[in-house]
This record gives sequence, structure tokens and C-alpha cells, in this order.
Amino acid sequence: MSEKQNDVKNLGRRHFLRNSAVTGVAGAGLASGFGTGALMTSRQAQAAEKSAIEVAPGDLDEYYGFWSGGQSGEVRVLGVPSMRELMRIPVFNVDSATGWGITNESREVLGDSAHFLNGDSHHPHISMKDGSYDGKYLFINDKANTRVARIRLDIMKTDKVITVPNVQAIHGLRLQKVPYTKYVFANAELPIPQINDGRDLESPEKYATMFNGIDAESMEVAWQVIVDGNLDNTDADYTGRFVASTCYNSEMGMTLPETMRAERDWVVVFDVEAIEAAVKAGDYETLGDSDVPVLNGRHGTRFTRYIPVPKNPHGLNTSPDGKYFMAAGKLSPTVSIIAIDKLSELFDDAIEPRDAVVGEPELGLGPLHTTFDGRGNAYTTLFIDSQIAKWNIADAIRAYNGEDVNYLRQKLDVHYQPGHNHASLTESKDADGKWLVVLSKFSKDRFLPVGPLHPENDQLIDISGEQMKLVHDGPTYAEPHDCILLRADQLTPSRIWSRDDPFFASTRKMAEDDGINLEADNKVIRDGNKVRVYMTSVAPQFGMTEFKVKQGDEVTVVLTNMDKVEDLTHGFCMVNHGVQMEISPQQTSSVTFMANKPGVHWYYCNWFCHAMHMEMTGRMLVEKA
Ligand code: RUQ
Ligand code: CUA
Ligand code: CA
Repeated sequence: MSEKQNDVKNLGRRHFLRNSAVTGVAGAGLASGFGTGALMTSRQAQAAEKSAIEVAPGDLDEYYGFWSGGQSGEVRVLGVPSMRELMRIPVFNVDSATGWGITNESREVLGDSAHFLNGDSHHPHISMKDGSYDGKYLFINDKANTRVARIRLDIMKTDKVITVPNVQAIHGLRLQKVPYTKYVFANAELPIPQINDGRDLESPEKYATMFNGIDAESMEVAWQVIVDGNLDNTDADYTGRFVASTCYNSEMGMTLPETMRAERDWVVVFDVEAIEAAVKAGDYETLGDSDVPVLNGRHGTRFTRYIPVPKNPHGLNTSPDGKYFMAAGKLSPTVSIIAIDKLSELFDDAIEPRDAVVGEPELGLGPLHTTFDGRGNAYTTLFIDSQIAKWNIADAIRAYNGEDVNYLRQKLDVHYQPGHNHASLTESKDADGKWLVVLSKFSKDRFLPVGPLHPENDQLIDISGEQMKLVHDGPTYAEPHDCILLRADQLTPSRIWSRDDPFFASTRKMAEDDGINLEADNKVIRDGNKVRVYMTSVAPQFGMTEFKVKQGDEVTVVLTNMDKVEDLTHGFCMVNHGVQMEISPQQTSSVTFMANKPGVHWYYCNWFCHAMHMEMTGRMLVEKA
């Protein structure tokens, strides 16, 4: 490590708070010292780096970042390079603020799994067209309850959640890049008996897991492919034909030592065209009560090839030039470079599986994930070494062919134990090599202590120059696994809701059936002991300040926010009923609860909307049964 990096590291650890007060002044004058060989003090280096990422109050970021929330089950939206958190999008979690998991609209999205209160989201990925992000959807997995969700990026709300049948624990997830995101590719990680109905409990040799293709538009599972071993991470190529997944458990071990027995496991390559052709020809089976086409993709079939790579591989990343799949070795210090243009020969059995490996650079201990700058360099996280290794792909291939070249460009200390890293636009052909986010799993001493549970540390690294520069420490709540960055101009989110948005189409249909005009009516509809209360809201008043029901009624409150003013969100909270939701401008939201306590129950607006926001209240009068 250079003296400068060392200085910056120590400074970051011990003196950051003390020095931040002077950096604003010092930064401007000293930035010119960079690259000229001028001797800088650590304080000056810190100042210059800080000013490079500063996004002044009121200024907007150049990039959107979408972070998985890990065990929190959500997705977070950050501005990059400021690393300011802009929004949280609840997905697999229940969210008190927005009412996600509480409102009827969100429960309809959650469907069969609405009763689950937890999720474990890992891999957020943005839909693509011709190898570029199209800004339409973001997809993310839930390992905890075997689900895949889709977020509409115009409204930044989850609009589909499905549970994948026949498998357990969706982990790796990536999207078809070319010609467009027709499929979401999802790896189920943990093998189970097929069928999992109590048979074969103690016969692990009969367990299997599957690679899943989900139709990105209908969000139905299009097909499943049974594999040997298990499946970890995955990525797709730029032709639309091949997808590759890492398998760390070729041993089919049921315990940790068993999964580490073999020196090599596999990268499993899937031929999507062959899979589609078989499904189209009806050449498949179904399992149990699922009607999803299931194909056999074990060794020796036309759907897969198994490429041996060392050892318990983890990350699988496609280079943005479309040439290589990179599999990070985890228990081996290497990354295996697989040439995508050799894969059709491999499927024709014209070459051996290992012939597709064209490089295997040694980088350091615990390589987990690789990202790219679009200039021929790769950046691999080294979990055990707590470093990022920057290396040159072409030189690594030369070295593998016996040339005496050094492919390593730089190693940078990160803090600490990095999992994923992600460079701006890296999963598309537009990789621009500006910023790299490294998601460090441990923060240890980097922040003020906050009890035994520590934040993660998402660090921002400037990769625009020859040398990587660490420019920001970002504490985050449990536990981002991965993130994705795209340019701000690649997204155009709505500012207010459109009144005919499909997100609340079912509620609108219910209102129509009740003869209600959502935009104007304030009315109570009784239907047996089901009561529907339709209300508008305009700051600072609900359209109805009291309504009467009977003890034992099931009450549905439907609120339409008639304000057209951007950012003027109302809320609805029925006191002592566990009910609360957001209603943003021009949105309709509804919630259903039991009125089982006679008496007066106040409701109030719980989003600050007006000087008279506190007064935005009403009463539910519940008559004794
Ligand atoms: S995995 S730390 Cu869930 Cu993305 Cu690699
Ligand atoms: Cu409406 Cu606060
Ligand atoms: Ca293994």
C-alpha cells in the first residue's frame, strides 16, 4: 500500500470528524495537487477527496443507486456520489410508514405470501433493452421465502411478487440483457427432495435444485431446469443464448465440511435457446400440483454444460464487452475467466469444458464478486484480505498463456470484509468506470458505536483515474448484499400519481361496483356486515369527519388524495386498530380492519401535509352490537 493510501486510511479512521470542518475551504485549493507528485499531507488528501464527491445542498446526484436491504427485505434508493438515501421501497417487509403489507393494494401484490412478515433480499437488477438499462423495472429475490419481486421504477412501488414452486431459497438473480429482458433468471440455492412432500427426507442423493426462468412481463415461472449440485450466483450474456451460474456444492454435501471436499466445483452454463425449444415442443414434465414445465439439465443433457472451476465459487459476472463470464473462487485465490465465444463449441462437444477457461488470475484471499470499468479492467472483492484487487483482463489472459505480464494494477484496503462491489453501469454495455461501491460486511471501528449490532459499511471509490481512491464511508442498516447504479437520465419517475394507475385498479373497480366516484364521493356503503367508507382528502381535511358502523363490522376505508401538489402526501391512521397508510397526491389507498370495539375511535392524518395537519382528523363511531 502506498504512503498516501495509508495516510488516508488512518486519517479516515481516527481524524475524520475533527478535520471535516476545514475541508470545505482547503478542498478547492488543493485538488490541483493531485497527480502532480506534489507532497500532500493526509489532511490535504482527505480534503481533496471529499470535495470531489460533494453534492451541495439543493444539487442533484448524477446517478441513482438501488440497494438491496438484505434481511430488512426492502430496497433503498440512494443518490451517488453523495450516498444520500433518497427513498426506501418496501418489498418483502411490512412498512409502518407507507402501510406496505397493511393496505389492500399492497396485500394484493404480495398475494399468497402476504402473511409472511420477513424477507431476505439480495440482488436488485434493472430491466434492459439491447444491453442497456431501460429504466422500467427492478427485480429482486427473496431468499427467505423463495420469492421474486418486481418494482415499477416509474412509481417506485413493488407491483408483483411471486413464490417460485418446487424449490427453496432463491439466491442469484439476473436478467436477460439481449434483445431485452424477457426472462428473469433465478437460482434456487438449496436442494430438496423432488417432490418435497415428506418423501426422501433422509436420502440427500435424491435431492435436487433448479434454475428458473421467470417471464419478466407476466411474472409467471416460464420453466425450471433441474441441475446437479446447487446454484449460487448467475449472470447472462449479451447474445441472449447463454446464462452461467456458480455451483459451490458439486459434492451435494449436507454439511459445511462436505461442501468443501472437492478441489473444483462448477460454473453451470445454460442454453436458453435449447430450453425454450424444448418447452415449446412440449418436451417436459411437471411436478406435484405445479404446472410449470420442468426440464432435466443434469450432466449429459443438451440444456447445460458443467465447467470445473476452483473452489466453492461465488460471484458470477459478465464483462460489459460481452466476452467473458467471471467466476470468483472464494476458497481459491483465483477468478476463472470463461470465454463466451467458446460456449457454442462446448455445447457442440467440439471442446472440453475446461477449454472454455481462458484465464485464472490469482488475486488474493476470498474473491467474491467482480465488477468492471468498461476500459478492460476488473475489480474483485477479496473478503478475507479486506481489499479490492484491480486487474487487467487482457493481461490476465496473457499470463495464463504463459506470458510474463503483471495483470494486477492495484490493491486497495476497504473496511472491512467486502462482499459485492458494483461499478457504475457495469452490468450493461454502457459501463462508464466512474464510481465503484463496495459493500463491506463489517464496519468494526469506522463509526460511533451503536451497540453490538453494527452497521454495514458501503464505501464509495472513485475509479475514474489510474488509481482507485476511497472517498466515502456509508453506514447502512442490515444488510445490503448488492446494489446497482444507473445514470440519473436513465430514469423518469412520476411526480404525482396518474388517476388511472393499475396499482389501484382493483380498488377503483370495487368503487365502480359500489356506484362511487372516487374523485368526488364521500359515502358509506353497507353490504351485510361489510362496510366500505369512501373518502377524499384535500389538505387539511378528510372528506368525511365522522362515520358510523356497528361492532363486528369489517370496515374498509378507501381514501383518495385529491391534492395535485407535488410532495403533498396524506396519511390515514385509525387509532388503536393497527392501521396506517400513505396516500400520495392523486393516489387511492385502502385498508380493511375489524371494528370490534364499541365507542369513539379517532382517525388522523399521519403525514405532515399542512399547517393544520394536526387538525386533520375524524371519528369512527362504533355502536354496540
Ligand atoms: S451473494 S456477498 Cu447473496 Cu450476492 Cu455475494
Ligand atoms: Cu393530511 Cu397531514
Ligand atoms: Ca464445493
